[in-house]
This record gives sequence, C-alpha cells and structure tokens, in this order.
Amino acid sequence: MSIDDFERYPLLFGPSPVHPLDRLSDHLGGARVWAKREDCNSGLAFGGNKTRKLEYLIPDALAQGADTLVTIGGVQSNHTRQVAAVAARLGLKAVLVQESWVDWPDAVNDKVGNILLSRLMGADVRLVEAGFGIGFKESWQAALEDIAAAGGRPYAIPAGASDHRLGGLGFASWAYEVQRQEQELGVFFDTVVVCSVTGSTQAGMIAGFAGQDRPRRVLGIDASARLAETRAQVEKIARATAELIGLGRDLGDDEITVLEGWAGDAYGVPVRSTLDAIRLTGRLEGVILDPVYEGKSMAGLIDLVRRGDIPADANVLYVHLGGQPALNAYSGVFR
Ligand code: 5PA
Repeated sequence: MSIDDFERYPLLFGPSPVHPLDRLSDHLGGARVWAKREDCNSGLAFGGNKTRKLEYLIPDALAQGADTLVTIGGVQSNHTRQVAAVAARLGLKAVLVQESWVDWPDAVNDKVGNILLSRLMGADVRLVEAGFGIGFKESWQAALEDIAAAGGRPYAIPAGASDHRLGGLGFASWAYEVQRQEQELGVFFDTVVVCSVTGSTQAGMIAGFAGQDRPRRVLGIDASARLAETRAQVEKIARATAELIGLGRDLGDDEITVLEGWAGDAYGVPVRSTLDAIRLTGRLEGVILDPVYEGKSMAGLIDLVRRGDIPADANVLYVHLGGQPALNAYSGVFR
C-alpha cells in the first residue's frame, strides 16, 4: 500500500498556498520562515486542517451508507465546524457534541465564531458540560447510540478526526504535496513547525515525510498543556499511519518531537506569548492567527528562531492550520 492507494474525496481547492514571511523573518533575524496555508485550503466554511483529513474519511462514510456525521469538540471547536461544512456539502446531517473544554468567561463564547457557523450550516449542535480531553468521550458515544436508536446511520468521527484508522492520511499526503511544491519553488524546508493537540496532523506529516529521501525536523508545538498525552497520541497515530501507507520500517523515537513551553496552563486559554505572536504576525504580515492553536505554535517558532535553536541557515515551514473564527470569542483580550 502507498498513500496513493487510498480514496480521496476532493474538498480542497487544490494544493494549499506556500509563501514566504519575509518581514517576520527579517524581524526575527535568523532562519527564513515560510507559511503553508491550510486556513485557506478550501471554500468550505474557512477550511482548516480537518477539511484535509476528512478527504480520507468521507469515502469510508459514504461506503458505509452513513447519513449523519457525528463528532465532538469544545464549544469553539474548528473541527466540528469543518465537519458541519462537509456534511452540508455532501447532503448529510451533522450532530456536533460541543463540550465545555475551555473555562472561558466571554459572554458570547457559545454564540459567535465557529459555533455560529455550524448552526447556520444546519448542524445539530448539542452543548454538553464536560472538560477537555482528547480521548474517548461518553457524550459522543451517547450521541452515536441516540442516532442509531432513532433509525439513523451515524458515522463516528473522533475529536480532531485523529484517533481514527484513516485520521493520519490527510497529512501524510500533505507531506508529498510539500515535496512537489518544494520542487516548483526550488527550496527545501528542513524544519516544519506545527501545532499539536489531538495529534493526527503532526502524526500524518511524520509518516509522510518518513518515506522521503531527505530527512527534516517536524517540530510539534503542544497547545493542550498536557504534553505527555499529546506526544503519546502523536506517536501512536504516526506509527499506525506509517504502517498503513506501507513505510516498511519502524519510526524512530527521534522522529517524534512535541515541544512544550507555549501552551500556558490550559488548553484554550491564551498567554502573553500567544497574544504577542498574534499581534506580531498580524502587524508584520497581515496574517491572522487564533488564540487557541496557531498563536501558540507561532509563539514557539518565534522563540526557537530567536534563540537560534532553529539555526539561522534553516528554511522553516510554519504550518497555518486555520482556526480564525474562534477569535470572535476572544475579543476581550485584544481591547
Ligand atoms: C487544531 C485542532 P491536531 O488536533 O490534529 O493536533 O491539530 C491541532 C490544531 N490548529 C491546530 C487548529 C486551528 C486546530 O483547529 N482542533 C481541534 C478542534 O476541535 O477544533 C481538534 C481539537
């Protein structure tokens, strides 16, 4: 098996754009930084990393005759919003279990941004009281049972489409897309910086790059504030995906790097470095980051480049995974 043997349902515009961040690179005074833009990869409700993963889950859902996509996330989940958009596009129903993952006091947290978009796309949004966790959730299981009991045909998509047999494929194929873009651009990205929470984004990349000739570093920046769990999940999905796409060797421990230091104390709560990174990237590049994920991974990149942990002669690919709609629930921190 190789990645090309898996069916892919087209949801993206095509390859996502890659471009240099020259003013940010000059400002940091070290490595050259580029961005690959999953935040504008699709016309479906602002896109993002899950839209790419779903290209590989949807053929499975359709083959099973599913009529309802069932998934889970926090109140401002980007993932659930992307599932709602994909369901709308395919004429399927979506049931979204939205848990109180973030203790966030904004009065409009459950009314604006992602959850607003999901509602207007016709999803059945179910608010549930339960804390953050990337593992198995009872509320999700209960929704699946509900739908089946009512005669529906649910298709189960776990948090972030990650802990799923096909969850790593989207970003394994992304790794080959990067390789083709490098050939066109005449550049090699020796370092990739990506935000990790439920893990299959980074895991897929690791599995995909592992099958290529030239080694590179994939640095995951943890945004869950639970490093051990995130790393374990990245490792598990990377190994399973590598096997699925026929890598033909075991991944080494040194191929799995998830760094801590920029998540703050809790998932979903921005800290000073997050807000600084969001402002800096906005002011220097006109590129918008969110306070839950990309602001944290950019804060990591900024420190690693400034400190020289990423050397000055490196070419860094910052992977922008989307997430901007959540900004609407965080207006208070930018006043
Ligand atoms: C998310 C995830 P992984 O979960 O694949 O590690 O990706 C992390 C990530 N950036 C990075 C953005 C913008 C994301 O939305 N979001 C989750 C969600 O419910 O939205 C799965 C947690």
